[in-house]
Amino acid sequence: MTAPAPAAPPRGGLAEARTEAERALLIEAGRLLFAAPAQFFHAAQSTAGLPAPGLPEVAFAGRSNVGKSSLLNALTGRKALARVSATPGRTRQLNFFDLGGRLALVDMPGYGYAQASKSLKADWQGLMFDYLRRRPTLARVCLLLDASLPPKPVDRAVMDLLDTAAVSFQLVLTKADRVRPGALAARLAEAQALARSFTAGHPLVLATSAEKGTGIAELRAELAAFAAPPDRQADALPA
Ligand SMILES: Nc1nc2c(ncn2[C@@H]2O[C@H](COP(=O)(O)OP(=O)(O)OP(=O)(O)O)[C@@H](O)[C@H]2O)c(=O)[nH]1
Ligand SMILES: [Mg+2]
Repeated sequence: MTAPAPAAPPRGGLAEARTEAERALLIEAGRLLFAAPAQFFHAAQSTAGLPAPGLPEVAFAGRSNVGKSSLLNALTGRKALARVSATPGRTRQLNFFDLGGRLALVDMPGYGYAQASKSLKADWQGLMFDYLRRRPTLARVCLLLDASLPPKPVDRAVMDLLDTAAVSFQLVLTKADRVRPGALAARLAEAQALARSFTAGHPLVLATSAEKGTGIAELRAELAAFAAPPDRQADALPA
């Protein structure tokens, strides 16, 4: 008798898990990937300063202060890998982090920060949009929305840009700990409808809290699908 083939997690992520066992496989793949060491390896302030494309990349985008850097820290289990601040506009460049030589995580500057000077905004936003539109190794964008606020026109504009560039994005609600369950369910439904209205929008929206850890295991599971296999580790390390 032949042994049964080892179960493989579903390729479409949690949205396509049919059984608890499939879901558990995805969660475990995410746990394993994010248990690997994470380290900063590059900062880019201009399109010319981007690192040569190497590992598959997942970028964290969203309005200023939405919680991009905090989410990255929660995912990697590190308190201060990415710099967090109560002052909007803290992240001013594209910061690249290597995760176990298998995936690059990219912390982006926020958009929609009214107080930034015009020229600074043009610099950050030009770099950000160039990167989002043209990066060959960009596997997915996590587009963050504050769970306590309705999406803004600028969020929709970024979704439009990603849709036009055919870059797959997943909406992630942040700061879920600040919202009561009823209101959170309504925001989730609203975000799901919004995601489905874009071809490039992933149908599964996750509610997360970097403070409480809500949704972090699920987001790790979603992102594990893009990581290079562990055995390619040696040749995939960034130069
Ligand atoms: N309650 C709560 N606060 C959060 C959470 N995530 C982030 N924050 C707070 O929100 C503020 C902004 O967090 P950051 O992670 O710096 O946000 P960012 O999107 O990286 O901001 P910029 O880089 O300036 O665009 C900080 O005061 C965080 O402590 C969360 O899950 N729950
Ligand atoms: Mg930040």
